[in-house]
Amino acid sequence: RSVPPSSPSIPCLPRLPVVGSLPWLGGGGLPPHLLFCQLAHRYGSLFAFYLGPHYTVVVNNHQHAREVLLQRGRDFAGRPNMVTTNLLTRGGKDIAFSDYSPLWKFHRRLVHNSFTLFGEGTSRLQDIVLSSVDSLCVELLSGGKRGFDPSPAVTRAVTNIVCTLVFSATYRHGDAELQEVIKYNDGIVETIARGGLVDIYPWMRMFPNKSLNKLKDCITIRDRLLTRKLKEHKASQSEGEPRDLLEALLKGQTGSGQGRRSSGPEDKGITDDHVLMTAAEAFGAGVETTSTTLLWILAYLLHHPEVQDRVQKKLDEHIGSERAVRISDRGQLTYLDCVINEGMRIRPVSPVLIPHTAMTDSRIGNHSVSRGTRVLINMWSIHHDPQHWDKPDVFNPDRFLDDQGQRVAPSCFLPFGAGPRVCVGESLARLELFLILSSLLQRMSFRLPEGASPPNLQGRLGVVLQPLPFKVVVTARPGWENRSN
Ligand code: HEM
Ligand code: PLO
Repeated sequence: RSVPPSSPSIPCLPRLPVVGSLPWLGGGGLPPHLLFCQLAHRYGSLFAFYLGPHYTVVVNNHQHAREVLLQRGRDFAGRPNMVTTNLLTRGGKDIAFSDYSPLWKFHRRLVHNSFTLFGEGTSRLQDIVLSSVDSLCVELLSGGKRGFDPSPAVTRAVTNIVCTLVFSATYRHGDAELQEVIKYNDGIVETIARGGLVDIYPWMRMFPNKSLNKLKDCITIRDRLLTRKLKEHKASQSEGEPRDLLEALLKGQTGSGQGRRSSGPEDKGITDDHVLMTAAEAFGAGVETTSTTLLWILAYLLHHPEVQDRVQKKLDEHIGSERAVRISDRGQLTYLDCVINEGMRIRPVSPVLIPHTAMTDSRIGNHSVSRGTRVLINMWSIHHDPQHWDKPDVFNPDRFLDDQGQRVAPSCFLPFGAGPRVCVGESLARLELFLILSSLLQRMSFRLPEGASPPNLQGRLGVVLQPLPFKVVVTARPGWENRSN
């Protein structure tokens, strides 16, 4: 008898010519992260299917995810080519959707360094966030005792922070340019998630498609605005430390030929297109993820007033009402960090990570995986795995504390991904989440409107997993009743 194969194949859904496994992926209209959980029960935590012609592996447990992202992160650091994201990024001149290449590596490092420049430890970022939080507080507190949807105010505040970081603009409430940014971003968010079939069969681009047209219109508006900003920046470049991301990228352009081996005729370094696409992406990623995470946490606080009370007690103990919270207070406010982590665990904004592709033949567990394979990491399954989380569906920030009350970092908690493709905005996002939430909870309490039922926690999957709209009543906390900020 023959020797058993050393590399068993990954359990695979049935497939038909052309459509691949699509007929088996209907799943009764379930969003992909839940559908994959269901399929994992049937096929095992590692399974495969054909998305049209594309062989795709789905990872549902954290050991395999750590292999793909960390241990063999280089092997799996590629990205597939997709119609919608190609439109969005002028053929991959960004960070998130661009395939692995020496230029991408250089570009990513440049962006990363620019973020660190504004990052933890620098007071500028803190000042930017805090001034935006002040306006957010005024806006929320003026919402009155009637229930209102906090989402527009939160999105506006976060958009404002990102505008300052990217091109040094700060907007007043109702500013037309800010409204324009929010509007085109909403349009992209709405349409890109419907890319659907278009991304499976590139030739579908030939057919009329309303969503695709709307996406194109929004991209045109976005590019017009950013091109104008770029022109202004070029005309007024300052010496010394860059004042924002756009300037940091422009300065980096000149050095972009260095430190890399030449890789052919298209090796032109960081072009203006790259600068534009990076700015656009910092926007999209910076706004959608942070505001959505904040809204999820607010929704859970409405379900768990005792958690809100406990955070506020800590804030009163360590900060009081005489001064604003600072990033240096983070060490004292461990419980708030746990609340933030628990929010990102139970409702990851990105329940399935951006697809990775294998750049070489490699393996996952004892299975070999050939070059070109697409890999989907289902963070939802990993964050809800009952083998690793006690009662995974319960919101319980204490799970991030050990017996001594110290923070713990479970290995199956990866809200920002890991490895070569880890989120470049992680430290920025953490800083924003901490400063915004602590400032809000220091100054006000969030409650349900009289007679309202608590927010629906099911969520709706667009480009990120968002909570359905909900209403809050905001009351000023003692000491903040009559202050304008
Ligand atoms: C990638 C999460 C905020 C920029 C990612 C990925 C995740 C993630 C899961 C994909 C990792 C992968 O494909 O393996 C989050 C969360 C955030 C957040 C939970 C906030 C709560 C931000 C911010 C920025 C940002 C504020 C920038 C301003 C990016 C970029 C990538 C990325 C550029 C692509 C990295 C690459 O492909 O190399 N993020 N993110 N993110 N994120 Fe974030
Ligand atoms: C959001 C809409 C913007 O107009 C464009 C954009 C750029 C980067 C994307 C972001 C969108 C959605 C969230 C993404 C981010 C890159 C990393 C982040 C996908 C589409 C996550 C959570 O992985």
